[in-house]
Amino acid sequence: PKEIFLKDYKMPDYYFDSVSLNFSLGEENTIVCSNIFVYPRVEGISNPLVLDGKDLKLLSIKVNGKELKKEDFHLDAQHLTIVSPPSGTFSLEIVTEIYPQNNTSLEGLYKSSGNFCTQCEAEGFRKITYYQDRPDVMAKYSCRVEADKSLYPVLLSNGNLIEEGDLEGGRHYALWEDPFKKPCYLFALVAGKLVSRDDNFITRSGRKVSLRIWTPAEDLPKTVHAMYSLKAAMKWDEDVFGLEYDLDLFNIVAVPDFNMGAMENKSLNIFNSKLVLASPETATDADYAAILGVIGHEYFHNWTGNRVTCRDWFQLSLKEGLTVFRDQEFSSDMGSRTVKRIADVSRLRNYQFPQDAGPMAHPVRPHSYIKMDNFYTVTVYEKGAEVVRMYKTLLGSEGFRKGMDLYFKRHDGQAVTCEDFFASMRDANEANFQNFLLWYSQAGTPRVKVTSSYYAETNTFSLKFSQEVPPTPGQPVKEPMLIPVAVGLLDSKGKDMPITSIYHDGTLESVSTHDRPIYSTVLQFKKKEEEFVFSDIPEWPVPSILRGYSAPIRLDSDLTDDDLNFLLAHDSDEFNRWEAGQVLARKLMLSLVSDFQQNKPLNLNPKFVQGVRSILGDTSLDKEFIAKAITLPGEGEIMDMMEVADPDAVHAVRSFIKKYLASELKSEFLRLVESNRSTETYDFNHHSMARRALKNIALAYLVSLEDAEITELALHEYKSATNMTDQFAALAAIAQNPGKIRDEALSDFYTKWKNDFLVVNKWFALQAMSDIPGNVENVKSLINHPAFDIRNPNKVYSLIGGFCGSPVNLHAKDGSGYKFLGEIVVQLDKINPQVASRIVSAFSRWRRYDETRQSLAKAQLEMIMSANGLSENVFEIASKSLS
Ligand code: BAL
Ligand code: ZN
Repeated sequence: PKEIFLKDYKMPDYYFDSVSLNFSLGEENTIVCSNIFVYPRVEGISNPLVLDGKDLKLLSIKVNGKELKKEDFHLDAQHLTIVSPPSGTFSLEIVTEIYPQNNTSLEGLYKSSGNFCTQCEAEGFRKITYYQDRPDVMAKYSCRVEADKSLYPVLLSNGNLIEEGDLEGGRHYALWEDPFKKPCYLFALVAGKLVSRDDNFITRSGRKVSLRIWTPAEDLPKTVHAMYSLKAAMKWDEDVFGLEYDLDLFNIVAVPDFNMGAMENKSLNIFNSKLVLASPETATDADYAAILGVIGHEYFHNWTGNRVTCRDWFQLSLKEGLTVFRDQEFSSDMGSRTVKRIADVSRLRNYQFPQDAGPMAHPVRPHSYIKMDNFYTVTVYEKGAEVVRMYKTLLGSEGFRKGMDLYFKRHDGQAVTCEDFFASMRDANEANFQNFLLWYSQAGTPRVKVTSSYYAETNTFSLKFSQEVPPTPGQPVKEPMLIPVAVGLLDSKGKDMPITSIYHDGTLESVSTHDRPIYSTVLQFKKKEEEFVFSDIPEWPVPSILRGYSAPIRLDSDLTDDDLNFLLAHDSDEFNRWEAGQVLARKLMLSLVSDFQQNKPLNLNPKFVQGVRSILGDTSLDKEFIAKAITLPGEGEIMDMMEVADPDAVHAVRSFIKKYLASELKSEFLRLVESNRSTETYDFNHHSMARRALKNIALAYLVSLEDAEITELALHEYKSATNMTDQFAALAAIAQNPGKIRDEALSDFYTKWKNDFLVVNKWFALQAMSDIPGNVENVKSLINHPAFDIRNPNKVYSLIGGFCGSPVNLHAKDGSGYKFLGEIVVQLDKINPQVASRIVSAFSRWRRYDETRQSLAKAQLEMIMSANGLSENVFEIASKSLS
């Protein structure tokens, strides 16, 4: 397999002005005719024109209306090369035959539940026709789709419907035209038996936009929340960024077979059903929140991704980091900002930090790839969003908006780079962003150490910072980066002190005056070591550092446990209140893990129990905040902090703490269950979701007591639940403890929901993630369950992905988890390489474990590498994991 490098980027020799596509869809084959108007980048050249193509049967090729002779073009498995094109502009007509009904990779044109649909990002368009499949080739498209009318009554593509009509033989056609230039990855086509929920949105300039969400007829009632989310997103983008939708029609189609979550094709977003369909009976609060976020995300791409797109795939974070940041802000504004921030930071820590510390570590803008599909990662998306957030932290809301406005003014209609975004932010604000671009090019999570000192004689307080960006594959040495550190100082009563002036590099920076005090400031830390001295500080403060998690770093501070408890009780920055509790919990868990490994008895510090008790009883706190604050750091997060990861010890310790807290705080937890039950009607609002979150975490703690009375309670919650959030949480609680009651509840749930494939996926995931010892056997038998289908990505992510989310079983010391996974990867790879490579990633950090586990996992990776016909996708992950 060939590695592609950013440094080798070259502009294309030819551009495409317009593309007209004609699809004749059939059961045996589909014929695609493409007419392209080509022009050279530089007048007079006649370099070969190289088109990408995969799994295509070429039927004919014409240049300026004349069929090309054999010697005029060259064909291989990946390309069609026109050896000597005419100089100047010319037309190119290519006819290909494809077989969507056999396409299990779910990229290009394929069938899902009998309907045709497409997925072209990143490089799926080349499976439809020969083309320059790269984002810097932007053209205007028209698309005529023709198909059997009774099987495919709905025919959709990008842009506006220009014409439609009936044809002979029971067929019909529709002609679509997209007035905006776009790269081919944003092309989409859908044909099928679908119905739509229709609504409209009046833009702020008074234009009426028709909104349609398409699903099979039986799913239509479940699109109310998706439509609400779309309209909320359209309004929010106008209010916050001044961005208005630019066409008169916006379509969303939900399909059950989809590799990703959703796709932002111009005016025809295609979604994985699980991110569209919801009803209170079948979807949880988490599903509702995910739908809101992803509908928003794809809609926001219309400007950040579609109107301004990426020059090449290395720049993916230009659109994804920015759009994730935008969807995070949208969800924050629609719910609780603190809770959303906590959820996003937890995700970063649990998934991105491990990636940044493993063999697949790559910068937000990768330097190279074998398969681009492998770089739709938490680093490009979530760390990329943190990079965008840092601009806002450094510039403030107004400065950030100025930067965004300039970005669109300069680059609307263009394919650009991360430097272009950076330059817009810098130029709009005349900012000095020294060292900031390194966030795009250096992999690894920076480790920042901070020590504090107080000088009573001068009333000054000092914070000394040092930073280290760890070595990562291919990047042994790193430079210091610009790290925005938001800081506040708490006095002995827990109130924020005014911050007036800071000495930095020997110079005095006035931050505020006494008549306009500020209580939080952003330090720009950009050298290996730096000291910031705060003056006019009358007493030794407790510093609240990295407020709101102002940079994606690991912070080690000299705060004592007393300081942390003080911050937990008083910090005005709610994120840092939560964070103080997490730091305490991480320290505690690591010390108990060490006790466990030395066979010492486990004892929980009474102060910790007291801290949890006081949070549970604090009625001034938001209930979802309480739920987050009493959630212990994940097992992965703790293993990530160990020299040698020990899944058994971490699991034992986490279970011990849960049980201990449940026993000490049983009456508090029972009270929370009793007092936070749902009403009959389901509301998607923060208040109701917070009640459910708190009730359900209380129940999860209680069942760890393995007590008959509590099991009764959980069964009662399960049976009396009026929505899926409560029903599923109760089932999950019951399923924590093996036995007859568990088996019966799982069987009851399946019987209830067997006709709803999205609910059945939850049922698969719940069992797959179970930490019951030897659960691999249960997962193996579920593979043969009639509801499982290895060709459907959602089912694979639920069952196999779910299994990877249970460290004790995945890393079982007898190697059973690894063996199971290895065999599945080989089987999956033949069906769908993108899905297989996501699953094989579970092996990538095998070196973090003890020698026995290392050799067992390595053997499976080697077995995978030796499989016949291995895809480039899996090859890239497996080989990098082994190297
Ligand atoms: N562009 C791929 C799906 C998404 O991130 O929106
Ligand atoms: Zn996206």
